[in-house]
Amino acid sequence: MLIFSSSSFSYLCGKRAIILCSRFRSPSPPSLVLHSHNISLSRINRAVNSGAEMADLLNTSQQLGTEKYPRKSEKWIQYGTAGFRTKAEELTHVLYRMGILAAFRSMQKNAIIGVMITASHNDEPDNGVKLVDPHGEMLEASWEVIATKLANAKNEDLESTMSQILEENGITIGTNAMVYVGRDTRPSSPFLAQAAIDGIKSVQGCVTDFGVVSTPQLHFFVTCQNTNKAYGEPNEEGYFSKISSAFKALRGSNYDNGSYQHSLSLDGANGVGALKMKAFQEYLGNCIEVTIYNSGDGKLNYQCGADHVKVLQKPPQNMPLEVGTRAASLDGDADRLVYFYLDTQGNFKLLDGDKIATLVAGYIKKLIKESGVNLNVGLVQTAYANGSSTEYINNTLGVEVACVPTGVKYLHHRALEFDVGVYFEANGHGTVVFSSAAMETIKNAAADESLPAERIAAAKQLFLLMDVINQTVGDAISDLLLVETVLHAFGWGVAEWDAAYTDLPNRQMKVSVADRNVIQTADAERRCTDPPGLQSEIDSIVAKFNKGRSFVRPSGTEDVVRVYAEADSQANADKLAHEVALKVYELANGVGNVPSLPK
Ligand code: 16G
Ligand code: MG
Repeated sequence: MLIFSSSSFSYLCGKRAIILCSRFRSPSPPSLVLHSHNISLSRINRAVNSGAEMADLLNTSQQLGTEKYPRKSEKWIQYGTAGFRTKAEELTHVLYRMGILAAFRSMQKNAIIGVMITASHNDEPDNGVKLVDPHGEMLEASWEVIATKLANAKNEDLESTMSQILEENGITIGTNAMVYVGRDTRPSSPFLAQAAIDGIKSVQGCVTDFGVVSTPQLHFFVTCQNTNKAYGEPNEEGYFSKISSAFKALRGSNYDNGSYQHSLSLDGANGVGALKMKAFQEYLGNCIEVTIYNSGDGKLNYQCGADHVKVLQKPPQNMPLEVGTRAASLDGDADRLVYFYLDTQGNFKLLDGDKIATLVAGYIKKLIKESGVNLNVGLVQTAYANGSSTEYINNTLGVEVACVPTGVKYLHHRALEFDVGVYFEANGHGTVVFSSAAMETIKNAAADESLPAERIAAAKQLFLLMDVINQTVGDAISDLLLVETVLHAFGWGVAEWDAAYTDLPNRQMKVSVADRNVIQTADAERRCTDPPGLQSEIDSIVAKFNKGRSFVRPSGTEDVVRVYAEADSQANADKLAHEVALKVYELANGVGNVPSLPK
């Protein structure tokens, strides 16, 4: 667990920050005032002393919202697993309002809150926004409900809705508020960021605009500042140097080791990850050679990126792939990572989040054993984890495994229950979290000269590993360096890594239905409780397939029901997925084309 210090607020307006603040009362939209020097928040955010002043402020905020960022349609929008996500043009009022909400949350928590503008792996015309809570974690569930309420308020009800939120949560305007804003590379992101900034300022919040950053970088910055910099410096320099120094120290002077070679190909999804990896190379020097493809000249996520590679199980476009070459793919906001290669027969082989999780958990377990510290390691997965991976974790790694519903917040929170919690979704999103006690234990063992040299050495490696890992959230670039560290330490090439276990062939399908919320699930989404009868139908279909497993769940990011199936052969996994998809279509009011057998 990361240490959070509420005294950190004195550090709010750090030297490198681009700070945007203003306090306005006029009905016309104010222009932004840029202050590049340190600002005392208490001078800017004078307390709102009377009810009348508060009403005046909220009314002005409503006017700006109505004039510049009005809600233009009655369409309902919901804060889902990864915040709000839809067509960019439907998001302007949402961004303005999320700016306001982030400032309120900051006032309530007396800590920095993050606003990240991204639609991750979605197509370029989409966009989205999610709020980052003080420890760098996803927004608390009860505030997701508040966010949905504010986003859907009628233009004329904005003031009363804000007022209600303040009252119900005991927030006083004028309490210091600071929001960190970051955005991905989408063309719509600068405008949406401006809407958020205007929203924050309309209720007297201060803003640090980090410009184009990856989602995990923003989480890192928020955590650094809120831990009074105990977690690192809240800027790119701090991020790059913390991770790269630890990585270089672990690598030592032998860049290759056994079958491990220090070069790989990276698909940057034409997104922010490509930009940041390029910048990272300056810090990494020549201890690892990363050749970046889809580095930003093409369309974001188009025929490339981690989601494309994982779902279609094929390489990205524009990337030459030779037999045995280790390759990896990031998603559009660089919080997902998958690896892949061509085997000696030229077959495409995917190493997804499950393979990353097992590799990393195995290595950490080994180091814990060698250092002699008494810490438990747990691994958290979702229903999407390949059955072979779960079997391998139970039978070979001997690590406790937990299954939770889809969505980073569920995995992250469950992982915090272990001394060392490794969590990964099969789609490549994941990280490792160390409890404060575990960090302390490792630090002490690394410095304990009374211990045998091998134990100290293992503890030192663990200690450095903690700095390679971005513990705040899944971070594709930090995860890539983590994987490279483990492969280097084991002396493994990609094929040796892949040989740990063989994935069961699997297939994912989407079914369009009239209302996806008619699908209700339980047992970490592994069983469907509604509509009645669907689960027993799934059970009878699954029973026909050797090693068959299938589940259905409503998507949190798209208006579809998702179907997952695995079986002993690809043809059977396809057939199983198709039969289950047909049942969903039949029993859950399918619309549009009847699902067809995957090709
Ligand atoms: C979001 C989630 C991701 C999840 C995916 C599922 C976060 C930050 N991201 O991208 O964890 O795997 O949604 O999408 O929580 P789905 O509900 O459409 O299948
Ligand atoms: Mg993403």
